[in-house]
Amino acid sequence: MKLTIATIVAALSGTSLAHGGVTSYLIDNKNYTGYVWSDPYEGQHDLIQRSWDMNPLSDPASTNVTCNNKGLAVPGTFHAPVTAGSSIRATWVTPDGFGWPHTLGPLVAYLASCDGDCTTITDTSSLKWFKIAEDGLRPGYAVGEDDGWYQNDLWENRRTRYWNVTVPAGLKPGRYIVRHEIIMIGLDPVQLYPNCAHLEVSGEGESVPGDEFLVTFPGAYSLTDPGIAISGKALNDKTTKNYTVPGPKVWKGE
Ligand SMILES: *[C@@H]1O[C@H](CO)[C@@H](O)[C@H](O)[C@H]1NC(C)=O
Ligand SMILES: *[C@@H]1O[C@H](CO)[C@@H](O)[C@H](O)[C@H]1NC(C)=O
Ligand SMILES: *[C@@H]1O[C@H](CO)[C@@H](O)[C@H](O)[C@H]1NC(C)=O
Ligand SMILES: *[C@@H]1O[C@H](CO)[C@@H](O)[C@H](O)[C@H]1NC(C)=O
Ligand SMILES: [Cu+2]
Repeated sequence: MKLTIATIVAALSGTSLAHGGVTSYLIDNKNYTGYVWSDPYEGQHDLIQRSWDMNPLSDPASTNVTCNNKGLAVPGTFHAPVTAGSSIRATWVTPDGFGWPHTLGPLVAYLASCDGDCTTITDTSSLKWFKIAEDGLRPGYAVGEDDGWYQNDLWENRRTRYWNVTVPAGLKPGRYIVRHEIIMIGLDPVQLYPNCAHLEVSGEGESVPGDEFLVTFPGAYSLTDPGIAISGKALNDKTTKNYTVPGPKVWKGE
């Protein structure tokens, strides 16, 4: 165990960042640059993405997990137009060109209706989120195997640097916040990496998710959820071949 963690740290020591977030979004053929993480927060503007901190969040009960620490709308922020049914491609790249620096755990994405303008919302913890995509453990793999995870695909451009999710085709038009999240279970405590951005969804849809699909952040996850409680233990586990992705069921737009 110690040896394996040491190996991971060694593998990361050549990079300046061992954490990160979504650095750009490709939406209906338009590329939106993400917030460039900096400490302290700097005067960035005209982005769809809210501010974030590159460090992992480990307390699912903290308001920090909603949109990544303060998750503030930057000056001049706006909503990216997107047609219901089309895909959003999120890319994870560190400033020195490295891909995502972790491998174990699922990728998930949520939407929340803003019931109006998203850009003026300061307290995102009151929003109701529904899950639109999740990629957990591939069939046949154990939780401790890198290749079992879509998160591993993002590692240093191993397969890709991005993840596509589809805005449900039947979704009622309106303004929404999209919340991508990487859940890293290779270490204890769990590491959550959420990122939020503003969308203006168009289309002919009339569907909205029922209450059974709606959650809040904080609120959706607990440290006792099987998919979170396994954090750290997953690292060398070559026998557990099932994984329950935390949070509600995916809403397909029907
Ligand atoms: C989108 O913009 C980012 C930086 O703003 C850039 O690194 C990336 O290559 C661009 N992607 C595309 C598909 O143009
Ligand atoms: C959120 O994270 C910041 C930075 O790590 C920390 O100072 C603050 O106490 C956290 N807030 C909550 C409510 O956990
Ligand atoms: C992801 O979406 C982009 C367009 O946004 C598309 O060009 C690409 O083929 C998609 N990739 C996958 C794997 O679906
Ligand atoms: C795997 O399945 C067992 C039996 O249903 C369950 O108790 C356990 O929590 C699951 N493990 C994970 C990581 O989801
Ligand atoms: Cu990290």
